[in-house]
Amino acid sequence: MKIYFCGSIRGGRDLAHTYEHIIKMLQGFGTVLTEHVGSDEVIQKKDRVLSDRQIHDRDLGWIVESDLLVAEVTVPSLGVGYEIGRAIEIGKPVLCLYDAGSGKALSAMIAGSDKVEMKLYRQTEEIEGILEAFFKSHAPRRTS
Ligand code: 6IA
Repeated sequence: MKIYFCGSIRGGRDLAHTYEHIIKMLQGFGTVLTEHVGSDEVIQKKDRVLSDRQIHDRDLGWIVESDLLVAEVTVPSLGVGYEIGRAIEIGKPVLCLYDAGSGKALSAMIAGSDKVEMKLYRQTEEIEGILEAFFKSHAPRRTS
């Protein structure tokens, strides 16, 4: 199971710790191709050496390769919105997680899409159950 996780980078790193937490949970379900999204250190050190074109092409390749995409959409990010759109286009299952208590507005293009599974949470503890249900419906071959 290859998982593409999306979280804001240039859109703002307010929820970087939440991304890190979600990535750890996702690693219990499969391989997270975008582990770096949870780490400011890795983003700054490793990805600085890549051009924007290289980042774009590498990430799109990973979306194609992935079995499904999980996006934390609370912090608005052009990149995350773009990745969701591209994943929908090629038929990947998409789960969007949104912190309903954040006070941030969610784009109608995500909230109004019937091609994404939109889940609201208020405590990070709620996310594990949301992921369990999502993977149960999209990865029926998982045995543990
Ligand atoms: O527009 P944003 O930067 O917020 O877009 C974030 C999303 O785009 C994430 O879900 C990533 O998958 C992808 N992305 C954007 N920038 C990068 C990146 N390096 N490395 C990997 N994935 C990225 C940027 C490094 C730079 C800040 C020094």
